[in-house]
Amino acid sequence: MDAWTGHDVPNLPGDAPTLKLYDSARRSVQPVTPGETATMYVCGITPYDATHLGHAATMIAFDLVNRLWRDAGHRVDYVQNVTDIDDPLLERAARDGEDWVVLAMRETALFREDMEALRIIPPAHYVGAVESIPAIAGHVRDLVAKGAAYRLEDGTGDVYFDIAAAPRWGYESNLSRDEMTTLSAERGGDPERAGKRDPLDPLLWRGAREGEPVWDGGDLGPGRPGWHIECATIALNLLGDTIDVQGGGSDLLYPHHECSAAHAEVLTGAAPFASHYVHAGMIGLDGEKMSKSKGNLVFVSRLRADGVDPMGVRLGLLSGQYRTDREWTDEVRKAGEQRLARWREASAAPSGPSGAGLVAAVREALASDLDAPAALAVVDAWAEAALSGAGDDTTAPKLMAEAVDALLGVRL
Ligand code: 5CA
Ligand code: ZN
Repeated sequence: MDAWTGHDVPNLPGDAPTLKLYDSARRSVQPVTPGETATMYVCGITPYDATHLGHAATMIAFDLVNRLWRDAGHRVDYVQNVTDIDDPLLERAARDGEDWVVLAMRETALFREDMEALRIIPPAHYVGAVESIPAIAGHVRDLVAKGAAYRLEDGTGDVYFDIAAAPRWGYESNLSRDEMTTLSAERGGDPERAGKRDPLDPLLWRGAREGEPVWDGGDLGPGRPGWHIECATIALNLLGDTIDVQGGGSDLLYPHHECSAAHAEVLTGAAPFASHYVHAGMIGLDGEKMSKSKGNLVFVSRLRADGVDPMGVRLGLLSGQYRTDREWTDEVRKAGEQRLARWREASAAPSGPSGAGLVAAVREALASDLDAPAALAVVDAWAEAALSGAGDDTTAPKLMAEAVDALLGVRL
């Protein structure tokens, strides 16, 4: 499907430092070492409701990765999916008496608008689950042929992945079996289901059910794909057997990314599937994770309709480090808007402290596991100095605006 419209990103003078990111698998901050082309897969929305500030924060975090790679001279091959068929989408459509296809199209269209407003560089490939079904079914058949998947013998036609076939099972999330079982039950899995070889085995193909949409699965029979194989297939088909960064929110650490990696590694024999598994913290409201199922949401589109500058929203979300669980509050929003106004003022100053120094310091902060709060503090200090008449670099205000645009995605 189509992504959203991009924008020009200014080129900055000077050299970029090596990006270091926290890898959930190794549980440490490690340098990212892509080739000429850097590859990234980020788990996108399930489009049954509007984009909330949590989605926005996660997309902004990976947009920083994209920007830093570009700044370092890499070509970036970035893929993002849309889970445009899954249980929550069907449940919401049924609740509202709406066609699930129409619901998915509408919310995906709104997401695109929100991403564009927030100046997220679009992925090179924006891919829906539905359009990928023939490829997903092919991968499920391959897993069956390899003896890594099996059909339940209860007449449903449901096919499961055998986690015993994944030699590295558990390396991505580093969780105990008990923790995996709990999270599996909370996040779309079915550890209680009878007939599985292992309670943690994830669904690969759901056999046809009365009243549910179905697709031809060839030897699998009619049905629809499971969730983890969707992302494994889309990533493998567009980016190759291994990728530099697998990204998403921390709610995807287990089971989603563990299972996607296990599927991919059994299919290709190449491991690890991703050099870095990168997880953004959860944005909350009033002490709870913002989530569609809880309904405690602040929508990007609502803020836009209320006249809040999306660049202020972006600065509000960047005021916390991406891995930190944090709250969206009115204070965060106001601080973002105030900072935006101050930076705009400063970018119109006749001169300021060294522009090259500013660029280097912002790059350094962001290369250190995307320390956006440190980058914002660098720009704040430069802005206050420029506004108080300090510094005589007359090229600096323009360079400051370009650096903030290129590296932080904030257009002044
Ligand atoms: N379609 C799947 C991924 S394949 C999914 O998780 N969809 S989603 O709509 O629930 O979330 C979309 C992206 O936003 C995911 O990367 C998810 O981890 C992230 N996300 C969801 N809620 C939050 C939140 N409250 N804070 C930060 N990120 C979030
Ligand atoms: Zn995913």
